[in-house]
Amino acid sequence: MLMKIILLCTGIVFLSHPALAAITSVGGSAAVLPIPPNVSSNVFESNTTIAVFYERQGVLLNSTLQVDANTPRLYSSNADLSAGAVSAGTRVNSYLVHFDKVGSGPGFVTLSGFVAVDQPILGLMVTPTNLSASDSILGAPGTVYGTDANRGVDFNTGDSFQISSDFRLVNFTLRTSPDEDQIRIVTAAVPEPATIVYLIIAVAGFAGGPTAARWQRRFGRKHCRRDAAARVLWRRRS
Ligand SMILES: [Ca+2]
Ligand SMILES: [Ca+2]
Repeated sequence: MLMKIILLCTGIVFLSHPALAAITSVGGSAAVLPIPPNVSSNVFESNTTIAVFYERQGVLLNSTLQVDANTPRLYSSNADLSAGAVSAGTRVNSYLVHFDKVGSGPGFVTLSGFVAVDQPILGLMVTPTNLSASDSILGAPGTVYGTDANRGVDFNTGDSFQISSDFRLVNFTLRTSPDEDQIRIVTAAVPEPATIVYLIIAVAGFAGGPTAARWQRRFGRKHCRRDAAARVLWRRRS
């Protein structure tokens, strides 16, 4: 029983770590990159890579956020967009898909790719209005975001994207010239690890799980220590 609880706690803490539990894979021309200091138009450019950036993780929303797409389907025209919202009180993770061709001259560059995430997608921002409205809440601290009127997805230039039926993957084809294409992906976030561990301890206690005294008798005092915060969490020293 003790080992089951330790494994359960360890597994949940592992999955809760932002660096380990977020984007599970990317493909096509998409690549996860460190977010640069500036993602406004004609600054962070590539003709071969669609950048995917981590933005803020585990944000508890103080107000409702508007999104442009939250239904699993193909979006290829403005008529496909459906106004939706992520409610205040929701804890979310945010990622930014960014594609800006080199230079600002004429001619299009078209790339496709996908991003898979480990938590359910709650919605996408693809219009300049909703992207800009969420920059200060979900954007990476210290990064400058553009305010140009074409920073989102432009269906009239041939952009399209799709949310998978399991809400874990977005694929996209982006065709850009001269402005950047951006998609903000908002997913659910798991609670903070400490919250989960304490919750499990509380549940185990209510369910008659092993008490600290029992664990100490089983493994001996020298192999156990008291966690000052949880007060009932004991674990073996490595
Ligand atoms: Ca450019
Ligand atoms: Ca475009």
